[in-house]
Amino acid sequence: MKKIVVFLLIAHFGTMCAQHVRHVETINDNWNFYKGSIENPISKKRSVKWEKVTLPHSWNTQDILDDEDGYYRGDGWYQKTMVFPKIYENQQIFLLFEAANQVTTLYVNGKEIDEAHIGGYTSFTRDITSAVKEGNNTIMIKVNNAHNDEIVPQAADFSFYGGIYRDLQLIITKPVHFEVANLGANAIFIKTPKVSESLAEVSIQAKLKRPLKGRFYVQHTLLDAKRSSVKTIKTKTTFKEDVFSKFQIKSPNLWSPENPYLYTLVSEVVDKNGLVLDRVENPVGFRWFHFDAKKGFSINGKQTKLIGTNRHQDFYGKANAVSDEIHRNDMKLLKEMGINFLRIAHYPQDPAILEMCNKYGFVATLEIPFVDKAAANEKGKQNTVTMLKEAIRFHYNNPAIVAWNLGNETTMKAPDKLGEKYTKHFVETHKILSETIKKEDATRYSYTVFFREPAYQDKLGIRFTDIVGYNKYYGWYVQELGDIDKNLRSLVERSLALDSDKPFILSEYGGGADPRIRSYNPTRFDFSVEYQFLLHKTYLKTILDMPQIVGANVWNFADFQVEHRKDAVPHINSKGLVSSTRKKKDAYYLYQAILNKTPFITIPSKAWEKRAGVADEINGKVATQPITLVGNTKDVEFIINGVSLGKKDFDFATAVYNVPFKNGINLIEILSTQEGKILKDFATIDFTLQPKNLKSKTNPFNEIAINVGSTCYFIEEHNVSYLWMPDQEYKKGSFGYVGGELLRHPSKRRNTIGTDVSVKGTENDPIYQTQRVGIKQYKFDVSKGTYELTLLLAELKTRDSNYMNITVNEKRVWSNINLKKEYGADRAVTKRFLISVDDENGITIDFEVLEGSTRLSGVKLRKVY
Ligand code: GCB
Ligand code: CA
Repeated sequence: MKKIVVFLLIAHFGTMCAQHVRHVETINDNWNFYKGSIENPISKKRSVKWEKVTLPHSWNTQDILDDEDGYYRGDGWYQKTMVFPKIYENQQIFLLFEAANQVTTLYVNGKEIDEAHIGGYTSFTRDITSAVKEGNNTIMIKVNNAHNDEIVPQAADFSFYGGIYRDLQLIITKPVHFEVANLGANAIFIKTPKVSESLAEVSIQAKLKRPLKGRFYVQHTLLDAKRSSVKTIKTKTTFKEDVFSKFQIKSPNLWSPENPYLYTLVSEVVDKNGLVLDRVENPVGFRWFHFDAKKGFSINGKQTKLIGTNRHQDFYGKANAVSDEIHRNDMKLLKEMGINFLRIAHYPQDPAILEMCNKYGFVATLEIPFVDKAAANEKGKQNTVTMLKEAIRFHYNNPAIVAWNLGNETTMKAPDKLGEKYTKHFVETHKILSETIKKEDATRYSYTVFFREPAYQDKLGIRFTDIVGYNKYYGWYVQELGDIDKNLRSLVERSLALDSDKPFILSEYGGGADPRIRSYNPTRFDFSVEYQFLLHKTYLKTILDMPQIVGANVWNFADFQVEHRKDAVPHINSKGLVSSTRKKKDAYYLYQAILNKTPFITIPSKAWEKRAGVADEINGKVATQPITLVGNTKDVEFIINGVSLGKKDFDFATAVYNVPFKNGINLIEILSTQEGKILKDFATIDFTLQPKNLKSKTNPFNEIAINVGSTCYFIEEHNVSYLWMPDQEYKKGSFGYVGGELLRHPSKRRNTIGTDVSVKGTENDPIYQTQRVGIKQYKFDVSKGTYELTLLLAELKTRDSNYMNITVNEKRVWSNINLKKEYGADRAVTKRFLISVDDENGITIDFEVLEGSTRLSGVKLRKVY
């Protein structure tokens, strides 16, 4: 009987809410879009060629990826006719933009609503009540993503995609309602000034719009995770003032990374008869936390090492117009990887991200896009402050957030080189932003992320915030793997020497990996998946060992698109642990093994399905190559093609086996037993065994492709995983180069293999980016027959003029080649020749220099007859 009564009460509560609370719906569909300027948005005479689009939408999905420099940065117009649903008498109508990049002007029936909104990453609302009429209404929205001296970011390593790239919502309320169209688009501010295991205090500020007449109350109900009411408090409202309420609860369930327990605060406006007029919900998490420069971070009294990643809102081919499903899937992948810390970089992100931080227990920092450089003028400063306020107010109630970050690498454009006026403004901006954080939210830490020497920031006087973060790319942009530990230790020491009480976060570290590039001799900046794996392993060891690194964020969770980048995959920053379409790279699994406590083993390189290698011996039947396993169990057993290679203990979650691959399909099975449970993983590898002696009778030569000038394998993504092997020096009986040297990155600091050019006319940039310069010969000791020989050439970033002749077996096949003159600079050139070998001397390709130097990027040889 009792149960039924409760049920009826709930049912009644539910219908009351449905009838009387605010109406919210997305209005993403069926927009007309025009990329370009429209002179007079009100004019009826306009003949605009509209295109139909659905939000989230960006107009830069394609032009950031093509071979042409630059992308469209200007006006884009959205237009739609709307009949607003009639829901209440005297209804108030609002549009909530979760974000549009970066200046947004809204017109309703030709009337401009408020001022344009400035900033591409914060949410905002507009009250359109007075502009709306019965029947059809024309909504026009102008969005502009052109560079603007008054708006940050001024520069950054990401693309400034234009468009309404998040959800657009229609909100309808009654005349009495919680504020909607205020700065930050939020009316409820929940604080938990005291939290312990036995008690939690809640204090709430509610912002209300109410008519002059009538008596109204704000009623807050705290629901536990099962939606049972824990506490209700009702406070009478007054005119013009915010409504403050306070209550306590006993024995709160605490929120933590291990147990992200969430309550819900239901806030309602009720009239004197108890009728609910408006209602909003917010998450509540009870936790107390503390950053200590020496001991690290603690939450609810428990010392907790914060480890996770950074994240951009970006997906291949979609620009930043990313669905909530993609956002949530990213967060799920991060949860499975085992993180407890997320740096939401470099700007506020979709509400879906914050929702999942709260639910998954990710301790989070959130920042504004003050990146690289200040908007160095009064307007620019004000805009930056407003942006910060909007961000803090909108995201205020997310228990996951522990710190607000005012900027990233703001000294990228060195202030001391931009003049005194700039520097003054720049320092002031830092100061006012850190003050704003404290004014807006005293319950959280203030935070700034730097990249230069601590002393540099100190000298400028911008180490204002409670916490400092450093982005450091030791082992990538500078220095070698072996120096990472030493470098990190001394960096932390230098930061703490300046301010011994400022906690240090390693806010970025990482290295690029193109999933198409693999290597058994990984080196810095080769973009191999293997180098990235080693780099992260090296960092993790030090990070876990140093309590003074209170938190660390990998740069980045996923590869993201940067229009101007010219790495192995042009336009992509490939430092992700997953690709730009979310395929896991090997390093992802290393984190999973170390961070996620669920027993786990895997073959991280199992996605590399097509492999090749030269047989160990003449007429040999196998080629031995290493495979790294990861896992968090004690040990693992490796079986290939039914034969066990024995057990090995995991050392720092990794175990390496030397694996004999036979020609054709190889089956790999690994197993481990943990607490009586058997864990397994499998891989199927299609292996091409190249003969050690190209004239082998038992394993006749068929075809080989060599990535000349590289120590890496390369797998063509859009060409049936066609595999290129690393280059080798010529050995009698085999193949290889004679003479020349590796093309190296022209910058002395890097001196890495290959060069950073977006090569025109190919998707396989890494083959062309790596070359042998000054090469004399390339040789294949093959037997008699007819062969198809393919040469891959490109002239990249060269200043001098280069002429060469190419001769095959003493027959000139290509004369007086000047690639730049004939094909243009930075262009891929591929030529195929048919060669008959009529004696036992195989194939010798001679490169004869006429002027400058010779060069070769790749070579392919295939036996036809
Ligand atoms: C950084 C920046 C980030 C870049 C990254 C990189 O320090 O904060 O925006 O993308 O380096 O990959 O170079
Ligand atoms: Ca090459």
